[in-house]
Amino acid sequence: MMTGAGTEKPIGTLRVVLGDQVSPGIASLEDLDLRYDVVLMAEVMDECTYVPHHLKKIVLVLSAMRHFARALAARGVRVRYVTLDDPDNTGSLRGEVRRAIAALQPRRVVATEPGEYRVLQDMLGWAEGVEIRPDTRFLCSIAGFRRWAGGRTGLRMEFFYREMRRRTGLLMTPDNEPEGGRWNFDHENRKRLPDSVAVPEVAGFAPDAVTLEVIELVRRRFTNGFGALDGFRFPVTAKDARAGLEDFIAHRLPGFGDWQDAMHSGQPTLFHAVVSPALNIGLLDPIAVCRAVEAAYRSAHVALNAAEGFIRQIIGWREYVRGIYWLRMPEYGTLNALGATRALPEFYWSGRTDMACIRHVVRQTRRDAYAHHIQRLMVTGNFALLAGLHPDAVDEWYLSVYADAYQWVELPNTRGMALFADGGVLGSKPYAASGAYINRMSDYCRGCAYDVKDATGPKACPFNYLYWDFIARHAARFASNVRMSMPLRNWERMPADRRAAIRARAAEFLAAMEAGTGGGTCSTG
Ligand code: FAD
Ligand code: DLZ
Ligand code: SF4
Repeated sequence: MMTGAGTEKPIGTLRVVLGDQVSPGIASLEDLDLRYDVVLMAEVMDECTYVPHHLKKIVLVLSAMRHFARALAARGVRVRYVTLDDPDNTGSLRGEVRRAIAALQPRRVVATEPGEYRVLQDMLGWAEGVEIRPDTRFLCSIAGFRRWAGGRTGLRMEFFYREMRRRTGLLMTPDNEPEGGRWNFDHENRKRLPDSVAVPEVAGFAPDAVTLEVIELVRRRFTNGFGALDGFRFPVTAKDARAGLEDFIAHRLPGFGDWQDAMHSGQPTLFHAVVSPALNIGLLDPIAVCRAVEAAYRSAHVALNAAEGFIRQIIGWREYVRGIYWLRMPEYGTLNALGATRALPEFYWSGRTDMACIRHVVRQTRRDAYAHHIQRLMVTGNFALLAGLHPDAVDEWYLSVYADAYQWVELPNTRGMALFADGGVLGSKPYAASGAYINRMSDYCRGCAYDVKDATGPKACPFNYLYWDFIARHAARFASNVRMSMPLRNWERMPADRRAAIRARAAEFLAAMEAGTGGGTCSTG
């Protein structure tokens, strides 16, 4: 399907735009010549199935692509848009680029670097001399990160973040000092949510005719897909994404700092922005997002700990994990420093588990294609770490189930931050925690079949004995890590019979989990 001004003219440049590149300023469109150039966008089965994506993620990407193509065509751009149902669709990006080249005979092909190593390898083979431009939507280029990393022994996010603050001037004083005299207000951002605090709802966007058509397409073509298709409310245009951001800044940003780490069974989004699905496909510009948040602080709408906490996630963590990904791929995707081998239990997909925390997070994930950071890190991620689940399986799960998942951001967060499979590139110690942490930061334990205060009895919380078992299993590795000295000491000081009981409970649980006969799998079906 060709849309836009006349299709009969000779073609200058074929400009390829991927599903997560729906930004008007994307590098491949920079020098677009309306007279001669054609933009290629293709819905392809390969990209819809390389992992079992949540159905809402497929809708998000395809609908945003269709809206973006229409907006380009309205500007007079010639767009070659291939739908998933096109009978000639080859099913792959490479196939569609080659088909377009054969049909249009362009003088050259231009693309923007993709978000996944897998796609970059493919892109290099699309056509002879394909020009791949840096993705300028990120504040730090891949080459810039490599320069920053070069010669450093440790690549801690905090130092990268400070440099990004200086470079952007965000939350800096005229003397180039951090606003408030400190770089980081994290220790003020760890409050449990009291029952009395009302959480504002996230603005949702009712599907328009284009999205409804895509929902029907996805319903028809992905019959056994993961997750609920009903209730799709993500923004699919830049205009709606900006409205979603404004809603966050007005209503939830004031509470973002204080309750950043809190979890609640009745409040899936709490004070989080829920901007990552739009941000990662290019409907929002990261620096514009941060400037809007900074303006909210400067106008005294929000406190510094909220603004700083949020901006750090975007110019710090988001840019940093992308830098690590491209610095260390492809070997980063194979790392397994802790030698984890277990298969992913079925309850990661179904939510059928007696562990209330995991049940809540998985069910929410199935319904919304969203979970906030602490749910991802300290519930499903923490369990995977403690239970020794294989990083490949865990990676595939995270890449599948969230609407914001692309490997550049998913992989370092999963393999590095959650699983410590990179041996400490991203974090100086594993984010391992017992049930006490989950109990402190959530209300999940109130409705759980297990007892969060118990580590050895028949109803003991699995996170408790799995935590100590994890410490014991990896004691030799962590002996030289000062940040692990306290749990190691506590483990060694425990009476021998208690240590034996804990390890026996853990072994029993893990064996039952692997056999599918228990180990957290729901006893009530
Ligand atoms: P908020 O909490 O409101 O934060 C605002 C923004 O900051 C986010 O939208 C995101 O762009 C950025 N951000 C926050 N934390 C991180 C981080 N650790 N890394 C990168 N950016 C961050 N994020 C993804 O975008 N895609 C993923 O596939 C993804 N996978 C993850 C897997 C695991 C195991 C973990 C622990 C985290 C993962 N994250 C991922 C990071 C984080 O959980 C999400 O960015 C966040 O939950 C998105 O929700 P939000 O927009 O409400 O975020
Ligand atoms: C995620 C996704 C999906 C589901 N479908 C498409 C598609 O049909 N066409 C397309 O160009 N891109 C799609 N994407 C996004 C790509 O997977 C993404 O561009 C790569 O993973 C690189 O980040
Ligand atoms: Fe999760 Fe343990 Fe609390 Fe149950 S008791 S919700 S398993 S932390």
